[in-house]
Amino acid sequence: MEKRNNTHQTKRCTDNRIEKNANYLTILSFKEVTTLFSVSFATHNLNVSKLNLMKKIINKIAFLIPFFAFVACGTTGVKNDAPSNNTPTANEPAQIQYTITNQYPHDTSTYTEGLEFNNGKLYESGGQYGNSKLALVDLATGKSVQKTPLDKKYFGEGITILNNKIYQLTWKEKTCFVYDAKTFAKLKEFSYDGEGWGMTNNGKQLINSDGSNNLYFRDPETFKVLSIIGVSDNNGPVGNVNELEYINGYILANIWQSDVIIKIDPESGKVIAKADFSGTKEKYFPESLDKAEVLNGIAYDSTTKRLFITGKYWPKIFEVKGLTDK
Ligand SMILES: [Ca+2]
Repeated sequence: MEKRNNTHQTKRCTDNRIEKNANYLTILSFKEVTTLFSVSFATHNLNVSKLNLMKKIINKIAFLIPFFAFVACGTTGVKNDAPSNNTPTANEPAQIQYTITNQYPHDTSTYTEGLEFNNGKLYESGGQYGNSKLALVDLATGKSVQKTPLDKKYFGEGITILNNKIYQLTWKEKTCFVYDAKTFAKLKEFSYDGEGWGMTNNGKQLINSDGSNNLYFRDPETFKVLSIIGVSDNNGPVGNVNELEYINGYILANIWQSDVIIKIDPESGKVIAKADFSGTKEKYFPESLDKAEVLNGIAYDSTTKRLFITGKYWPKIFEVKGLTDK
């Protein structure tokens, strides 16, 4: 099962609304427009026919106002939560030259949705209904040394660890689970609007994606949204932002259905660089191409300063150099 999102559908609906409003505007006839201007400049020269025409024009304008308000609020697909900006960057992001320096086994039954190191230990969140889990993984063997399954009604998504708590998003279930990082005991749940995709943190705030180009910065105590940034590059907004990793003042992100990892400035949302991992699957595990899905999973071990990547149902986790430089 592949996850879907309605970002493109939302955009198409918005485009239709704009087109409808544009058509309606053209219904204002030349006579109506000239009346509007003449009345504005000569209010003493009103007669009954002009007054009736004015009423008609005012009704049309009043009809259009809610439409424009809806369009203005609806373009992000997130209710009234407009990101700080969506403007294209002036320059194309730089291409990152990286090197794969090591490879480790990865559990091919894990549909990787979240990957994170904490205190030198590797944690992973797996998705799919009936197969979702939170796991502590032994990097050397790829095996889970501690895990907790999710109820079959939940599709596990991004994870992050802050202040000895593990936060785990769910795809469409609007539930974020909070666990004790050591025991995996469930401490509490938060609910939220929209979908849950990737998650990371900057040491103070949780940061999550939802399949659009938005990144949501949240209070770890309340899960309330504190700010939103829109991720964009020289071509405009970059949608389908998925798994995240905050490292040394920037964010690395997977893009769903893509072999590219982007480097984002968390202040502006601008994509400053990209690393293209096309061909990695073909080169390192050609025998598993039928099962292995998209690149998803980025984890930085700050204790050893090493970066790891993997994908959904991939048989390998790769150690990569070149993406963590400032
Ligand atoms: Ca991560």
